[in-house]
Amino acid sequence: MVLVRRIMIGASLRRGAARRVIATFILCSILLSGCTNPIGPPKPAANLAVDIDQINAGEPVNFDARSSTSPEGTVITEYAWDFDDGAETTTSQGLTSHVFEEPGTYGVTVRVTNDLGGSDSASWTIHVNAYPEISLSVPSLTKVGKFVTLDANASHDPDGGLLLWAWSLDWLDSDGDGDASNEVDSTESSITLMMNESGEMEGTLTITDDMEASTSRHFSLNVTTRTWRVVWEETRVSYTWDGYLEQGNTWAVIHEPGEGGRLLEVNATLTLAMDFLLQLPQDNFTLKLAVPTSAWNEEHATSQEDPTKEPKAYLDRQEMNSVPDGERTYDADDRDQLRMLLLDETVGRYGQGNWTWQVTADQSDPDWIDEVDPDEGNDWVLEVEFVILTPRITEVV
Ligand SMILES: [Ca+2]
Ligand SMILES: [Ca+2]
Ligand SMILES: [Ca+2]
Ligand SMILES: [Ca+2]
Repeated sequence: MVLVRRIMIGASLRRGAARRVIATFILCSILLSGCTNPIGPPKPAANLAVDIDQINAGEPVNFDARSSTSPEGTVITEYAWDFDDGAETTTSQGLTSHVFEEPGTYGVTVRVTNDLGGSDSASWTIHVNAYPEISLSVPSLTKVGKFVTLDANASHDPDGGLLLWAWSLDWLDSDGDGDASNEVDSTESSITLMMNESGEMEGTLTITDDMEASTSRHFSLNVTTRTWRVVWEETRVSYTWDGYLEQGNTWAVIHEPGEGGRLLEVNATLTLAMDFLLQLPQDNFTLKLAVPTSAWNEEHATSQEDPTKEPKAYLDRQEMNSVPDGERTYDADDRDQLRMLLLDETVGRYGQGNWTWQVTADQSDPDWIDEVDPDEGNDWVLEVEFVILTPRITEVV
């Protein structure tokens, strides 16, 4: 109105320029909204800006129409918003915010109206991305030693985006840093794994689309142990050592009998050679055994059962450990684990570890008829037999 009044004053002052003023007035009306409209009230000029126009469903967008203008002397009194998703609102300030719940493309419009009833509108297009949808097939129950398939192949993006899969399996430490839950273990859409351990296994699948919108799903599967039938089988293992010892000398051997089994019996015989029938007095050797882990030490001297027989020393032990029941079933994740468990049972540990056998020539040169022993030392033979129980483990399927 101010502008119009000024133009009219100019026209009255310079009458000769009246035609030019009228032409300017018409041009102004055509080119500028805000100039006096010959048909309606003076119009504002709507202007719309947004803080983001590419969002994911459920995210807000801030709309700003405060840079809209209205001709001098008028003020914008109303901003009417149409978000194109069915929602509308009216504000007196040029700011609002709206959350788009559904994916799609929306033409958001603001219509600004001034106090004289003039109005103008501006639009902005908002793209709302759909989150990927997870379709996951995981067995809820499986068994150690079985393969399981975790299949998310049917997952999809409603608006057709390319998908990336990321599996975090809390029981697999793919990067080997000791923490099984801090890495992506697979980026395949479907994975097949051998389950090596029993328990409640948990994981998370995350699918991300080409707009970096991610959807995650937590899952778990119960892995049960395997069942095994155990039968203990008896085996006999023999060792024979021999040698020649002079008086005061000692021979020794260290070995570990019954590895992979449970020791049940041991039977050792040390036999000395006789130079003559009815040789008197006899040589005398000592047989010693030491099993430190069982704090077991024994010592036996040779003697003759009758004068015609070779001198011998015996070491004999039965029922070193308890004999397991005929057949039993056990639950365990794997065969080796169960074997170790069985062999480590306290009722079966006696005699485990190193055995030291020692033969000492205490008296290999005894006085006899001519104060001469025809053999200053003696030949000896040590025969040892073990009875060992070994677990035969078969899976009960
Ligand atoms: Ca998408
Ligand atoms: Ca790790
Ligand atoms: Ca992991
Ligand atoms: Ca001798």
